[in-house]
Amino acid sequence: MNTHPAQPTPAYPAAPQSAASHPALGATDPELAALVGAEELLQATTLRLIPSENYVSQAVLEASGTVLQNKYSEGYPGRRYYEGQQNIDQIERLAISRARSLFGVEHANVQPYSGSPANLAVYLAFAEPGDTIMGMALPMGGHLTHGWGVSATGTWFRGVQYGVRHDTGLIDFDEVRELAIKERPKVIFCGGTALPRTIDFAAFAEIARETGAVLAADVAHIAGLIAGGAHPSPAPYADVISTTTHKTLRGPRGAMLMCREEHAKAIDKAVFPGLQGGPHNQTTAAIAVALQEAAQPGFRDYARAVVTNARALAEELLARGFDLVSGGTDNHLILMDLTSRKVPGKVAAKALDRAGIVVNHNTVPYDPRKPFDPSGIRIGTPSLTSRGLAARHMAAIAEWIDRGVTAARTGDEDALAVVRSEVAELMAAFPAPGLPLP
Ligand code: DSN
Repeated sequence: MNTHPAQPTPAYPAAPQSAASHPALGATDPELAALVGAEELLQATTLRLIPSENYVSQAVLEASGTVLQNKYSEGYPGRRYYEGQQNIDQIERLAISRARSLFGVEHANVQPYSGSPANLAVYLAFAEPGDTIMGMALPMGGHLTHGWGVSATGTWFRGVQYGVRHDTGLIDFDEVRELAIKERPKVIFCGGTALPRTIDFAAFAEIARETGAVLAADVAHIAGLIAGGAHPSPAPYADVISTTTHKTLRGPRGAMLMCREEHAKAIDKAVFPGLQGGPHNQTTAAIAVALQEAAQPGFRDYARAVVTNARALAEELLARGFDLVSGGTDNHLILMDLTSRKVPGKVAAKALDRAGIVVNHNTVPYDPRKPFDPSGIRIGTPSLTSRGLAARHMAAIAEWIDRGVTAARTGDEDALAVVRSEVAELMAAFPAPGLPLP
């Protein structure tokens, strides 16, 4: 039961450096520049544990802030509805060829505006309104667009949903197979937003083959781990791979769809003209840069370190008596069930925010509480690893989380303030990519 009074959102001082780092913005719109500066400071001084977030490089930031912003380019390279595409065509071809080579796929479409439109394009390519589609239930760790009721994908299509086992927190493939045989979905989605364990793409592919479904692997969360060799690739198994580009892949906010040549036409047609107009060329360029960065040997080290850090953090949390869904993690993400700590996820998340630790409240499988006030919090290591934090730092982070969650229960604001200053001290020693130095 939450007996704690609502707390104000933490106030962070405006960053004086914002005008210097964004001089034109500072001159034209000081109010907006101050807000950007405040966000820079927030991202610099806090421990960002939201597993779907990251820090992009200065090069990615620069590419996404270029004059490519000024163009319309409906169509695809060599087949546009606008002239003046001499450079845009080359940029999009570069992004496509880098995606194909990094993920080992025959075809890539780099135009989807983000993950949800990318997933909608998959349905448009392979299903008709009213058809049955199947995905993991949102409260079990899936995504809204995997057929959940409040999403268009769960109202325009008949969404049937699988989950994880109550006792293990793991996907039960016998259950998935039985459901697929009974419901005969046109499309099966695997992947999700709160899955701490390795996705068995081969097992999903076998079920999809047996039931005549198209297998769509939504790897948005783990794309960077796949690119860096720290998670198995769906490329040999899935008919189509959907991913955002801004999570572990460390690119701009955007998305890609990848598939074998046989599905290329259907996918391209679904993205444009099926769902979208002109691609966001500045994003395409920044995706190309991120893909080039992800192809460097150092990115493999990054991907491995993300997983090593998450495992180390999970061990430290378990040692402090926390309940972790599925008992730990294989990837970048940890789902914590706070029921036994007697503090709701949202209360804990808000308290941790006041302590400079940014997480999100999250449902846990079979959560008796409501999605907007659930039992868990979701954390992850992509951002802290981008700042260079290593396994040796995870004990301190687990201890801060422990102290923060305890303070959330007892209402001890002084304890949160102490954690906040300790966090800020560590963060100051590990500057974030892409942020102006204080
Ligand atoms: N909102 C994303 C996440 O946080 O996982 C999924 O779309």
